[in-house]
Amino acid sequence: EHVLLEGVVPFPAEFAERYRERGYWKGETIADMFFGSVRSFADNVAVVDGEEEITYAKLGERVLRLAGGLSRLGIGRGDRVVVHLPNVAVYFDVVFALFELGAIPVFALQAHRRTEIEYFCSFAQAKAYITIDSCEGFDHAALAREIAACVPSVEHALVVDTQDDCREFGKLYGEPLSHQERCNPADVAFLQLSGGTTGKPKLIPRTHDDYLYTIRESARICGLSSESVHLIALPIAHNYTMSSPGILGCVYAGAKMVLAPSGSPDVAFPLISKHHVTSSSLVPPVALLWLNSSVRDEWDLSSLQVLQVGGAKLSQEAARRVKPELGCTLQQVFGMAEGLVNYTRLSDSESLVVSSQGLRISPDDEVRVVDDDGVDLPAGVPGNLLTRGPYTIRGYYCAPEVNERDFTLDGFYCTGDIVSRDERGYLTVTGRKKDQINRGGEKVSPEEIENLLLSHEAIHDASVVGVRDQVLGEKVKAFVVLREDVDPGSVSPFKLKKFLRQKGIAGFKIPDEFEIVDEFPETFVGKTSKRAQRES
Ligand code: J2J
Repeated sequence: EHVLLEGVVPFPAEFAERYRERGYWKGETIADMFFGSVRSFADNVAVVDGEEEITYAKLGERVLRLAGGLSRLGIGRGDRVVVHLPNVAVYFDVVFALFELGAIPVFALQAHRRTEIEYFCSFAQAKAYITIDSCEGFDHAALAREIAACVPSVEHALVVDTQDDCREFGKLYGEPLSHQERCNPADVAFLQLSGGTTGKPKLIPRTHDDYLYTIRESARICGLSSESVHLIALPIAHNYTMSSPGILGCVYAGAKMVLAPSGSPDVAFPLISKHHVTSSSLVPPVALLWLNSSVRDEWDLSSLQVLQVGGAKLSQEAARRVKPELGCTLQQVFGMAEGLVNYTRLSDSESLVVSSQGLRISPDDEVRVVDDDGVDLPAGVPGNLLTRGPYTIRGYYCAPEVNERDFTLDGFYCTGDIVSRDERGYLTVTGRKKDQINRGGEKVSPEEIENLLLSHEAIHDASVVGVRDQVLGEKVKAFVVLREDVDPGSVSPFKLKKFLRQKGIAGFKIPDEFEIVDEFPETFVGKTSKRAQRES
């Protein structure tokens, strides 16, 4: 029986019917897709993590054994589980075991810290939290103990131990389950995080049916096959890394995935040359690092065929350099965790590829470009991008007020992006309307950081904006007004950063710059002028 998670806005029946009729929604679960590949590509290597190479057959076995262990803990269909892991092989075991059980992973980024994790666990009423013992000097195990103690719904805080001898997590791998259909393809498969414009991040419910459609099409549009070797260099749980074409695209195609702990050239180049990597997906600042690296000529990168770049706007100057300097085809990706993904196609002319962020995946992606009154604009004129289609959500999870603002009455998602469209439907991103900072692909909600700063006893008012940065595109800057009785000498950027770090938030959200001011510039209606602050 099909029961949607409460708090989810379903696709209207007539749309669901159309998407099924046209073959977009095939009535398959992500676990079905995964075990299909385990059968078809059994002896192919699925994952390379350091010295470890795991075949599809082996991965399938690990997943079923872990699913058995998680099931014995009482984790099953519809249970939310916050997954907080870096780029490691065990991520695949965990995520596909949860899919097998019909449980609903909530994808945190490794960079997230206590405030965010506690929020995801309590907002999603998670039954379990799964993390690693430590990573990049951060004690995740200690966080797991805190989460278990402070979020009542969390019955299990599970820690993947990489150092311990007792290997508690390893004991969860027991008798394998057999793969069965344990949930409905129309069910919510997972909750992904939104980039965020509000005080708290929003959660995005995606169904098996809608996500698998993007996976199959993305794998095809990106040219993946069982011969492909894809380098996973971005944070593994991000929607881009999951699906464009991402981990799931690779699994669908039977490709080999090489895990990199980061995208920096000293890590990525040796892996490309050792494993004959054929493609990778990057954000613009990492692509720039690759282009400008002084060690580029020391490594054989000749196996590289395609490089996806997306998550933030790639400058035309950088785009033009990819083919001549890295010897591979650039594929621009303009996507969002809410749904709509655009790609330039591999057969597109070089001039189109460097100047555009691509064309929608589906002929049934309805893309509108409208002025501020909602009137459709002709080709070539920039405006607000609205979209609706076979894999774009109709609402955030349990967020009726936000949904009223971010979705039109007839179900279009207001992306907050300003784009122009050419006659063929290719989009160029020219700006942004939403109050969000795009720090080299990592999204920061100003309101979230302002609220945290306002909880500081010396701060009277705070305004957070994105300011231009050569490498990141934008970086985070906080303007603060101190309380009257505070000695300005007692507050420094260093102390404010430390304060935010102690609050427990992802490092990429901590402002790169602070400026203490007497007052904020105002617009003519008396609101803080963020535009003036961005340009100051
Ligand atoms: C300009 N802005 C872009 C681009 C995303 C594939 C690729 C990216 C994401 C992603 C994703 C951009 N040029 N090429 O989920 O599957 C900005 C837009 C957009 C927002 C979405 C995928 N590519 N953006 O970045 O949910 O502002 O998804 O609305 O993190 O990133 O952010 P996010």
